[in-house]
Amino acid sequence: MIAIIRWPILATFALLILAACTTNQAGPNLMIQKELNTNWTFNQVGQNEWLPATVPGTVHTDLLANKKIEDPFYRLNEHDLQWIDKEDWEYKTTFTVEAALLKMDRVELDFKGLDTYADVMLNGQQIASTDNMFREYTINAKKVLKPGDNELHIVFRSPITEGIKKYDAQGYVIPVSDNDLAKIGQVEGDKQVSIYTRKAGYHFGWDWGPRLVTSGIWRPVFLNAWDEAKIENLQIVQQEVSEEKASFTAIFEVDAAKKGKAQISIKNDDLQLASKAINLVEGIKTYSVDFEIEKPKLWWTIGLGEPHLYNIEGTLLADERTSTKNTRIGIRTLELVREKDKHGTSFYFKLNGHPVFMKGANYIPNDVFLPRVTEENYRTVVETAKNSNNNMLRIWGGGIYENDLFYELCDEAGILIWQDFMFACAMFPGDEAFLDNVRHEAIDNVKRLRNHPSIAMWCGNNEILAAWKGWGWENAERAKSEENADKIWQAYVDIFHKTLPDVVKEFDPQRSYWASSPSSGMGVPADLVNGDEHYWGVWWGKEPFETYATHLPRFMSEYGFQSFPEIASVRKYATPEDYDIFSEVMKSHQRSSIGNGTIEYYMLKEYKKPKDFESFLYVNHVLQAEGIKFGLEGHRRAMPFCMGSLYWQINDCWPVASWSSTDYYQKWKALQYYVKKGFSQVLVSPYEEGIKYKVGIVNDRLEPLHAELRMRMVDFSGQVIWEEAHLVDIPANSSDDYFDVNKNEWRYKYRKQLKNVVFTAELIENGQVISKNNYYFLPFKNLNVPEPQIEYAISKAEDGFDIALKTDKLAKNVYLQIEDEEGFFSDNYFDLLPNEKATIHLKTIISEEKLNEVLSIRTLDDAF
Ligand code: BMA
Repeated sequence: MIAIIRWPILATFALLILAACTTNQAGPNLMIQKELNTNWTFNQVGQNEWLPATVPGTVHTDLLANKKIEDPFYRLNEHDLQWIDKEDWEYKTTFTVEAALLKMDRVELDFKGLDTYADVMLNGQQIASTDNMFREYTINAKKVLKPGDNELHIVFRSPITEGIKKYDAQGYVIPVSDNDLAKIGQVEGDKQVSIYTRKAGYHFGWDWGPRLVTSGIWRPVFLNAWDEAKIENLQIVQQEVSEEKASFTAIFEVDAAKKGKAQISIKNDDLQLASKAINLVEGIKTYSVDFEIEKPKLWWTIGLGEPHLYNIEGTLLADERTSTKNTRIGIRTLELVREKDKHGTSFYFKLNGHPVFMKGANYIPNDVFLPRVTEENYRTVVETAKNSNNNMLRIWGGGIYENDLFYELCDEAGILIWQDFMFACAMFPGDEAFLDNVRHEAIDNVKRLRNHPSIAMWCGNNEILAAWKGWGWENAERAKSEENADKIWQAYVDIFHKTLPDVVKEFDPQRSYWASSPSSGMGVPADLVNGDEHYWGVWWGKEPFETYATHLPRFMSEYGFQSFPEIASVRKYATPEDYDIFSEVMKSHQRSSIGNGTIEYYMLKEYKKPKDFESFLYVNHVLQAEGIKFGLEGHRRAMPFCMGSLYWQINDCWPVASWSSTDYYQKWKALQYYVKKGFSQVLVSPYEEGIKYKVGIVNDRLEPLHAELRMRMVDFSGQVIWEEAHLVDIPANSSDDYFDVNKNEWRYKYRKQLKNVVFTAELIENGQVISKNNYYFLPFKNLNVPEPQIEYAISKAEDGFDIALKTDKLAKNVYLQIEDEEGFFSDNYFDLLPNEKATIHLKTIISEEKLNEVLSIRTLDDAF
């Protein structure tokens, strides 16, 4: 563990030294920056109990750290903490400012994120009043600061009280989905007030999230003092790319305190690429300079090549001092291709000239209390996506525009981001002040993020068009009042068809804007042949899992099925008396209105009733993984008609039963292992369709593939009933069937064996198995799955241990656990056939003795 994190830390450190040297060579800095994150205390307004606070932080986590409240995630505690968001809270700190600093041309306070209604006082004087957690606020403080001690005091007004005022003033009720859990929030009249506040929607509850409406200084605060001029923003616009060179324009947005002469220049690492003399004019203005990179190395997504990045430094030199901005770029072309074809209109991404099937997941914030998400947590979730062959994540619209680090990690990993603006599952107000606030929020975030090669597109909202046109909201509103319905829709048009696309057009014109997910165009509800789709027939509609492979859209941007966390995770938020899915605690850590009953409904179709709670959790994981497998493989087999498969959802924001593939503690569920296999670059996929059993092969490589396809029907004690192998030539970037047989023929021929056999397909390239997959002819409960004898041997390996396994009979969904110890298995929940060997790596720091004590190996037959 330690060895793994040391590397990047050292590397960053080396880079910092390098950057510092580079700056020094050019002259001293024009700007001095201090982070104001110490000496903070907080208090409930009206009380007089100032306690230490952490900045960045939240009221809830500060109360927790001071032992004023119990852990909000434990058992039912959330319900007792609803008073917090009805109160006002204040934060205070004192910091010292040197007299010399106050002589500089500008002195500003830079708030990277205030959540949300914040009145900011400096030395007793109000300097700002904010109302949007997604915006950055830079405030001129020079006149109010004094040499020596200064007091910064921020009062956070209750987002609920503020919301109620706006709700009452509206005059009519704007429709909001049940995700705003006003009832759990104990809000007067169950008023759903979330839409009035530009704050993460999921804080007000979601169907996988708690209702914990935080306040606080959620991102860092800086004191910036500068002379002459400061680079506010550096945008790198890619113009043209050929094998010989790539050309760019660097656009410097400069805030100048006075007019004067200056020089702007661009470097890649130590290589100066361009320089230009400019005449600064007072105020904020842009200046640009063109540059080229010779023999450019392109940026590719996972599996297609290296995600090569270039370090770019922009420098402004004035009065022999410098202001610098560092950024990184990836050289790539990326288009969202929308072309008429025989089915309708395509919806796919073309990277560096190649159509690429998007394999990935939807992503939500990693905690309801955002500031406690660590760098390590971010690294883990991006590593999980990368190691599971995801080339796209969708940052869903009910959360946040993520921290810079997240995008940096995706840039490095070769993962594209589908970026929603932060609007989900509700209609919104459309008054001028609201629209103006939204416009500023969009500008701040588009400008902050547009250099990241990972960002693939901007999307206006999540499921709002679907709600209005498809879920019956429009009809319900029209039945009440045509006039109000018109106003509600007009607000939608103003935000998603005007304000947001206008910002994208002005500040990031090379990126696509898609108004709503799912949809088939601006204001056009989703259909299967023209745009993207969220398919919830499985789960909400109780459709069988098999429909994932038949309900096929051009791009599947959401589908999912729930599971509970594993037992080691459940133990962290519940006690043994809660170990029943219908207990109060388990029902409370389940926010889908149909949740636990639906899991059971699907489970009993495939399996018998598990013998106890722990077995239920295990079977639930396998059920979720086996179910979603139909989607992962079905969508891919349908390429190029369908060009994306983003399941719902990769992570959790608290411990809960949800659609996630990793739980709140970032533990891989069975689904995550299935995703890794289902999204492998080359996939062999046995399936049934119509009157046939078939074997499909999907090749996402940009080169053709020559391999051997080996298929066998093996009984559960290892006897081969049928086998066939042939050489296959698989074109680049393709999907096709390479074997089929009449179902009835086999069902008749092997009628005596069907309960006892598994069909396996392997694809072998240069002696290596590059993909293998199993298919069973009957649901698990109708199979004669034996009780296997598993033998295992542990050996010490790098970072932990190797565990070699073999079995005498079919071992179904082998599940390795190490109680509550920390560790990561390279594979888990897999089938092991007789005569097959598997070596699983366990990454852990526990001793061999401990491992022998805690290791358990289960198989599915033992769950009933
Ligand atoms: C979609 C998402 C989320 C939700 C999920 C599960 O609606 O966009 O809003 O959590 O389905 O219901």
